Amino acid sequence: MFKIGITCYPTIGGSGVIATELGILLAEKGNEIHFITSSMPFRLECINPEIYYHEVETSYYPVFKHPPYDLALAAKMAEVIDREKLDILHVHYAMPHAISAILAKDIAKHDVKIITTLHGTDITVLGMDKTFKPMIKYAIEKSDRVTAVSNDLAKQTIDVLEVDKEIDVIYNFVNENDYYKKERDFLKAGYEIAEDEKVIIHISNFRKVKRVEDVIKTFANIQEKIKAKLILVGDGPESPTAFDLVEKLGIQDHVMFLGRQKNISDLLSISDLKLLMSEQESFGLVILEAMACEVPSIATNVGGIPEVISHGETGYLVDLGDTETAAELAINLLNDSVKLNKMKKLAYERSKTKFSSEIILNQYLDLYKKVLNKN
Ligand code: GMT
Repeated sequence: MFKIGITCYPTIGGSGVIATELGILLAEKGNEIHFITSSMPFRLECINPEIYYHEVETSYYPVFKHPPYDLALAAKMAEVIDREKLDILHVHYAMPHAISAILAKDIAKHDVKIITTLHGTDITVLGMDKTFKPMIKYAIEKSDRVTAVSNDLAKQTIDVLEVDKEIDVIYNFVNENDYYKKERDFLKAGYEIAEDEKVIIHISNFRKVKRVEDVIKTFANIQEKIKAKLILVGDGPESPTAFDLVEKLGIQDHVMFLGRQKNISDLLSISDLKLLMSEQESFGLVILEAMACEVPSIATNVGGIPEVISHGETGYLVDLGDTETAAELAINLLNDSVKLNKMKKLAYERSKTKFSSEIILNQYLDLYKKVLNKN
């Protein structure tokens, strides 16, 4: 059993979800878990005697224009490493967590191993930024082990940051206790979806990179041929643009903006198809969440998405911006119930055989053993 510190972004994004779910699974196996974060991770709803939470507080001082969160984090990490005698500090998202962790390791007296998990935009956006690039590269090279959530992200890290470091690929997973197809057909009536209407879903943080406009354009073509509703889940800077486009295309009656929602698996359970037209996606956790709920996806052939979707079997891949092909594939699929049902089942099976929480948890445990020489 290990004593593991975990740092992540606690409130938003798939990286925080993965870090928190991993912590819970590790605790269920008897490991002692110490979350070191700015607030309580939003998935940490259960009480577990093996889980501790250490809040990072930034102190106010009149000379600080910007209170230094990264240093407060490093100080808290060093304090917890020494007091709790952590074996491992596992940080999710390089910026600034890996950098703070390296500093904390230098400060702490107790020997701890640092594991950094790269999630995507920490490399594909921040890693491209000239100011941050040397710092992210430094933290990656100084980490004891580094993992990436897809082969594509591992390759991009080596290409973009020119890092001299072995990167293990450990895919994302879903909590199968939450993500499975539930009997939620009654919800359709609540949302005024007719029984013979197909449901298409998109879930994201509505940032530019998600290309929500492409989702709406694809749907506009689909609903011309098929009785369907589009459920848009999430909120972000591109929400107003999305509203405008729906109005401009005159499809308001077919599109529902639900904003942020908690019970995503309930909404996936009433969906037939998921659309993700992102410009960049290191993995696309929402695709896996959909697969676990028996929902196939049509998504762009970018980043790590082709590692998640098996084209033609568990969904379809289209070129970036190709909304016409996406619509054509969707129309054919939604019109063919035999094919659709087969794809739903295959999507579910792939989620179980390639990305199950047990498989991924064991990969992380093996990595912890390796880094601590406990094989
Ligand atoms: O999309 C984001 O920028 C948020 C980021 C996050 O912190 O959740 O998402 C990244 O990590 C997820 C979990 O590993 C991946 O599933 C997403 O594909 C990845 N996003 C991008 O690469 C754009």
